[in-house]
Formats: sequence, C-alpha cells, structure tokens
Amino acid sequence: MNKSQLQQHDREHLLHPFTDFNDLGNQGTRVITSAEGAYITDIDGHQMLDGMSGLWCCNLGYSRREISEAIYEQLNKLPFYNSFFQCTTVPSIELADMLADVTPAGMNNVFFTGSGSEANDTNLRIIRRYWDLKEQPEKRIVISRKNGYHGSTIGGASLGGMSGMHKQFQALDYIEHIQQPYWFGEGGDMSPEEFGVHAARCLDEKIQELGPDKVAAFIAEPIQGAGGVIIPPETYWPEIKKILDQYDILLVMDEVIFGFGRTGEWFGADYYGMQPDLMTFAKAVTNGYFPLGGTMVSDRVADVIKAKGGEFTHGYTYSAHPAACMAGIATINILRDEKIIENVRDNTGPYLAKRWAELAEHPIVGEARSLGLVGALELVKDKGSRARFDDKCTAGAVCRDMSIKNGLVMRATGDTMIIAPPLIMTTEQIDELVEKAHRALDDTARAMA
Ligand code: PXG
Repeated sequence: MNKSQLQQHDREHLLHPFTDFNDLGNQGTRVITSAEGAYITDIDGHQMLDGMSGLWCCNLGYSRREISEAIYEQLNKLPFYNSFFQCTTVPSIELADMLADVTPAGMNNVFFTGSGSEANDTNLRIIRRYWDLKEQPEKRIVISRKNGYHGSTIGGASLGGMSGMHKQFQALDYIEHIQQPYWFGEGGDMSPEEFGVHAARCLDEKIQELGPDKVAAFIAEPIQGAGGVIIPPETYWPEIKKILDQYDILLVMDEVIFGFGRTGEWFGADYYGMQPDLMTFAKAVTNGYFPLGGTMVSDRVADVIKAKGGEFTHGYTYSAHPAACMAGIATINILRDEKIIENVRDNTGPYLAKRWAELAEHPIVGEARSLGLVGALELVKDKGSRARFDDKCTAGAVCRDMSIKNGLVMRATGDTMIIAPPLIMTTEQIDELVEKAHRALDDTARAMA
C-alpha cells in the first residue's frame, strides 16, 4: 500500500487512542516506518529527532539489538508461561531480583502487569487488601491530584485528574483530587517556594476534611509528565513527606514516566528523597520494546499481604510474561553497564538545563524549565502577565506542527511544549534539539502574529 492507501485504511479500520476522529479524518495519520538511535523516519523519508522517546519509553533510543535479541531468544525458548497457580519462569524471577536492587531501599517485591494503567489498578487492589488485612477497612479513600495522569483503565482514569477524561465515564467514587503544584499556571503572586508549600498543604487540608482514619493512600507522579512536565517547587515534596509521616497513609509514587533514569537518578523517588510504599512503573523498563508494567511493593505492605495469607484475587494473563521480563533484564543491564543514568546526572542533564534555559529569552516563551532529560516551554502572548494567545491552545498545536516540519518531535500539552528525549542523547544532539525548537518557536511567533 502507498501512503494515501495506508492513510485511507487507517481511517477506515483503526480507532486511535486519544484522538479526535474529525481531525484525524481531515489530516490523515503520520506513518512512521523506521527508527535509529534518537531519530525516527516517516513514510516520506522525513527524518526527525525524537524529542519524546516514542511515548516517554524508548530511553535508550531505537537501536538496541541486545534487547530485541533477548526477546527473540526467549520467544524461541519459552514464548509464554503464566505466573498463576504456583508457577513461575526464570526471567520473571531474575527481573524481580534486579528491580529490587535498583529501586529504593525497602522495595523488595514486584507485581507485574502489562502496562502502567494495569499497574495502577493493581495498586488500588493492593491498597484495599492491605488495609483490610490490617483490620482498618474504613481506610478507603485515595487522594490524587488534578491534572495528574495515571492511565486509562477505569481505575487509572479515576485516579488521574484530567477532567476531560472523567466526563466520558463514571469515575470511582472513593478517589479525591487536590490542587497540583503547577507554579507557572496557578502560583499567582506567590514565590515558587511559597506555592510549593501551599500546594502540599492542600493534602493536609483534604485529609482533615475527610478524616485521617478514612484515607488509605496518596498517589502522585514525582513530576507530572502528561500533564505538562510540571516540576514541583523544591519545597513541595519535603512538605508532602512531613504530612504523610504525620498520618498513617500510604504513598504511591507513579514512576511510569520518571522511572529508569529520566531525572538523572534511577527513580523520581530517589531524586526527591522519598520512600514510597508502592511505586508504579512501565514504559522505559523494557525501553518500549515489549509491553510490561508493574508495581514495586515495599516491605511494609508486602509483609502484611504475605504474612496474613489468603488469596490475593488479582492478576493478568501477561503478568510476568517471560519475553517482556527478558526485555526488562536487557534494558537494566544496558542502563547499568553503560552508566547511562550517571551520564544524564553529570553531563547531558546539566547541559540540557543550560541550553534549554536560553529558550526563555524567546519572545513567546513565558517559562523554560527542565530537569534531567525532560523539559517544558510555556507559550505566551505576553511574558509579563503570562497571558496565552487564546483559550483554544492554538499556539501549542501550531508549535508542534512547526517543530515536526523542522525535524523535531516535540509534544504540545495545551500551550505547554514538552520534550523527553532519549537518555542516550549526546550534547551535539541536544544542540540540534534546541536549535530546532528555536526555529519552531520563530515559525510559531510568525504564524500567531
Ligand atoms: N502513569 C503515568 C504517570 C503515565 O504517564 C500511565 C500511568 C499509564 O501507562 P499505560 O502503559 O497504561 O499507558 C502513564 C502513561 C502523553 C501520554 O500524552 C502519556 C502516557 C500514555 C499515553 C500518552 O503524554 N502515560
């Protein structure tokens, strides 16, 4: 099939995730046909620097044969066996061991799933099971945050704080949402430090309002990813820690985007010095080469579930899929052997911070923020008042298209442009990324004038 035939068949038969089908019908899909290193190529032969690591998952880029070969060899040896009914496989045990090793101290158990959404549903099941076994069944409410993203299953989307998603289904009624720590958008006249404490205190207020004996857990991404790379002020997590220490409430950190090195530490929890009770992961655990997710379970929680016995009635056919686990093992080996995460912490992260900050000088950029290998640009019409161009987020959509035209995949979340490039990026590629982003901003400014 040629390009237009592919696009036509795509329109006729493929329902895409998070897609406005009118827009899709008008524009047609971009057909991506190959990828190498940090670059992807479409069917027209247009090569683009992938500033989004696929969908926040191909942290090692696209050319790691060690991972594809590990999957292939496993598929030839034992393509599938389940982990139900007292069965197990060698790759799943080995990966569980490795995960216990690379995750924060005290997290020594893993429950495998096929995705991040399934892992957050698993968290809801574990949280309920834990408090039931502790004979505190009244602890049922899970507090989450507005504009957080935790997946698209009923549980994941209920935990998420994306109001547009809630409108399309009936969200679970035992989940409550508090303010996000989004200083640029919601900080008003407060300094970032003041606002960080303010946003954290919202958790305390919510706990007081609901009653500490009713609250089971608090879930949050260390930094919001899909919500627009919202890096909380430095005061935020220490204040949250204080509040959680005060009440008997579990902390779930959703590391689906920030796990496996994005901040320059293995996990966001390491970066912020937090000790979560549960930790969701997916995406980069296999470098995006095979679907795999899971939740790391702390000793505090796992000991109760294991010691009290009784069946935990939860699981997925593909929990601990052996080929997925082999992909995870190969990925972690590369991250470790090639000191990829240390390189982000010591070299490419600081380099991106310096180069990305230069974009704040651009007339339509209200803020340029970054951390490790993740960054965001706030597009504004007026820097002083932070006023946007319009309320339809046209500037973001235009900038995304201009960026692609200039050979860079940069995403738009509203009028916030975001990047999360592969961790293997060199400083030369960071220069290329910043230059292409600059050109996209120039083109956007012209188009919006
Ligand atoms: N938690 C977080 C923090 C995520 O970012 C999920 C859970 C769900 O994972 P699965 O594997 O079920 O998709 C995610 C996924 C975007 C975008 O537009 C982000 C995600 C997925 C799709 C699109 O940024 N994150």
